[in-house]
Amino acid sequence: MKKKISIIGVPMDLGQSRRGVDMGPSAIRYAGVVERLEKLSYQIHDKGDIEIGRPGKDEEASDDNLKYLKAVVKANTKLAEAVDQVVSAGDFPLILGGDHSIAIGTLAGVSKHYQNLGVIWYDAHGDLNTSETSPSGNIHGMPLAVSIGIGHADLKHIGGYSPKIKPENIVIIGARSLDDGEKILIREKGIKVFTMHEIDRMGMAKVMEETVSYLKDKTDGVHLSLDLDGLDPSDAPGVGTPVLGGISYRESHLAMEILAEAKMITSAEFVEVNPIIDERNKTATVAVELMGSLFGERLL
Ligand code: 6HN
Ligand code: MN
Ligand code: MN
Ligand code: MN
Repeated sequence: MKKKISIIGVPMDLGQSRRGVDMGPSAIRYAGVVERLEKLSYQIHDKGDIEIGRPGKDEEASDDNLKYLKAVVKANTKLAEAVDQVVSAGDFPLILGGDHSIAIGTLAGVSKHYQNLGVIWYDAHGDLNTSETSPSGNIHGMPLAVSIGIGHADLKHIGGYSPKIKPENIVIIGARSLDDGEKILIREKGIKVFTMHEIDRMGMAKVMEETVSYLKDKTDGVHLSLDLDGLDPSDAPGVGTPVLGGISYRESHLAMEILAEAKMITSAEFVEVNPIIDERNKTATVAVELMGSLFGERLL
């Protein structure tokens, strides 16, 4: 992994319905992300936050089941440019969310630098909805679909190209709440998914080893998109769409440690931390601890 990390905060909460996830980047900074990574002898450049602004009163409602579409497009366009600059400079981009709709911008900025970007999507959800299949109209349930080239044109073409990633270069880990349309898409596109069933059955070590060997030879970079709701709500309560029966704190550390050993991750984002529903910044603290493991921290 590169020795220089650039941090970009994205105080975005318009991709979902519960206010507060816009405070995620602050919470993660207060939990000590910079200090934690500096201890691992990385050079950290905190580039601050992308400006999101507040949408007009009429922007939430949309005829096409895409809430705050314009605002989400605008923010992700800015994010894509900022991430592009970080990768061009040769630094490791570490993005702090914000809701998961920001993965659209992150991937737009990262993927143009790779022929075959891999993506590990650590999440309770598939985030593979379109405006047709979405039960909520919330764009944070759509970024993975958008990134493989399915969805509204304004979302797909952020960064000026589409698709960003190939379905066969994706691994979803921790899924336990998939909508019907998402299940169909997963089968149709042959997307690799380790649901909680596989994690329970195989154990996290095996799941991660298979993930690494699945992506290793066919990708030239791998982005980790970690939604804190992939973890069990008892370990990460501060998320807007919690789902029982999730990945444990220890399993998550093991997953990050195996990724660190594989030296495979070239960009990462940690999303969906919502301080308003959190317990004493627990979820942001867990995020920072997982980053520690991802960037090579060892117990001994
Ligand atoms: N996330 N599948 C649900 C929806 O509304 O599309 C939940 C999405 C959650 C998205 O957690 O990033
Ligand atoms: Mn807000
Ligand atoms: Mn998600
Ligand atoms: Mn999720």
